[in-house]
Amino acid sequence: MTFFDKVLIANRGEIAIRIMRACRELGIETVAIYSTPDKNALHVKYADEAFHIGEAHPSKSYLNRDRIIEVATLCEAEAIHPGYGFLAENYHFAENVEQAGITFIGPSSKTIHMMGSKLDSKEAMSSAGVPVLPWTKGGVTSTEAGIAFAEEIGYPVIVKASAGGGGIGMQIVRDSSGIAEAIEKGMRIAQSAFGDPTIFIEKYLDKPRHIEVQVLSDYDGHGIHLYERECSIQRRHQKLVEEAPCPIMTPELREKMTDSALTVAKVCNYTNAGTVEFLYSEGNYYFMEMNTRLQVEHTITELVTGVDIVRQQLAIASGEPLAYEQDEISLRGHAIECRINAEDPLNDFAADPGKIVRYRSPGGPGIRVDSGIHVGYAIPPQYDSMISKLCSYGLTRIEAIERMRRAIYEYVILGVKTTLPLHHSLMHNRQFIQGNTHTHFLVDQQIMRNLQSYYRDEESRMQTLAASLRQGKETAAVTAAVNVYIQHMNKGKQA
Ligand code: MV4
Repeated sequence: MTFFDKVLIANRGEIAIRIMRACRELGIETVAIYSTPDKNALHVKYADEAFHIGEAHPSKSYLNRDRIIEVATLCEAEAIHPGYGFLAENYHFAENVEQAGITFIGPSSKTIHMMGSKLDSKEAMSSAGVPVLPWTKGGVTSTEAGIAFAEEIGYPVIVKASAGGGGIGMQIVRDSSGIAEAIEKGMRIAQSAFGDPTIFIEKYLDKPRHIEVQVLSDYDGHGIHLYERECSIQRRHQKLVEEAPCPIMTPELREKMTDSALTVAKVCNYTNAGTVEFLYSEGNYYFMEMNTRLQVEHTITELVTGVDIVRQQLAIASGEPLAYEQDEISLRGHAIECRINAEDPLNDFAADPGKIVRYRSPGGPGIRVDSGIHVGYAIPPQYDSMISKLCSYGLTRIEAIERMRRAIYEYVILGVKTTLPLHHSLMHNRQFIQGNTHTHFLVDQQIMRNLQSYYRDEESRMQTLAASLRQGKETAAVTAAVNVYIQHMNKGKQA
């Protein structure tokens, strides 16, 4: 394979390390960039070379397009991998990179641009026969036209910003009394958040599932899918738990959905790894948008297909034809991802940045941890609060759940509050165990109301561990840490 000699990773944290791991396996040299507070971050230590690019604020560092391209040119990197977030879906950046004679590891700036407009992409996919929900073609330019459309398709409807995505500016309208206000407010929000007031109105689905299909396409126009992920468990558009495959998938639905995903990729001339997002409700599915980047949850697809998605991204970007035909890709088993955030769910998920005092990651059968933290590391308050992705794999869904429970039990993170106890409660929720998830799951299942006891247990677990460590029993291995903790817990129970 003709790979790159050197790649710059324009990102930080776990995803920067994930990308560097693929590079290391392939003998590709890696270049890290970092902001001032990330001086001691793991991604900096892992890379072959590292360049300070600016101060903490993302606009000065991880969003500083000119500076990043300058560094890539200086160190003669042939390609830039943007990871997710930051510049990953910024078509200006992709264009700047292309113009500098450097390969952007992702789709073309044109494709990113097209998929950035929810209206244009919807129009194109609808024309190509991909199912979409009824919507106002061409956008809503007047309140009167918007009202007329809403009356025509019937309530409830949802007002969305064309340049949006991720839920910003979305408003649900249940009857005619709120529609005029929602249209006007929608335009104002779209203008201020995206600099583009274009909005559209769509039929609203009440409690849909979020199902997405992973695709890979090469420069020859050959595309394959890597099956689907179910990502319904989220809070305010931040995903918390994802799984692959979707627990309610049928062969018929899968065939139609993956076909649609490949059509979407074809219609927008897609290259590299991407994800086609659908909403599913009562047997029907509808195209929402395409994420033109490597996603956080790509890991679970890797676990159930065995395909190394980042390795394929590097191969595709360097001009290789796809390494697999569709019939070589099969699903085996079940994988779950829990996003571990440095947040306090009992305090409205407020970020809880701070120093990691003790850290032991779980291991053993069917466990994969992707994290960017270590003992002594101070989580900077300026960036995303996700500090680790805990993934489990099993031949069956219940085995994956049981392994996840066991891994959560083994996981020790001292110094910051985390979402681990929330995941503990989710992995014991009856509806989750049965696979009955949807986008309003957390609220409907009143997960937050029953959370306190999980956090109280975690508090005592952590105190026990901290006390044992203060006595000088410094643990040197996972087993040692876990054994100390189990002994103390058992003593507590007998007393
Ligand atoms: C919707 C919807 C219901 N009906 N559109 C939110 C983010 C964006 N990608 C699409 N979103 C939604 N669009 C219609 N017509 C419900 C959501 C939605 C949602 C979607 C996926 C995952 C979580 C969600 C949480 C709330 C609402």
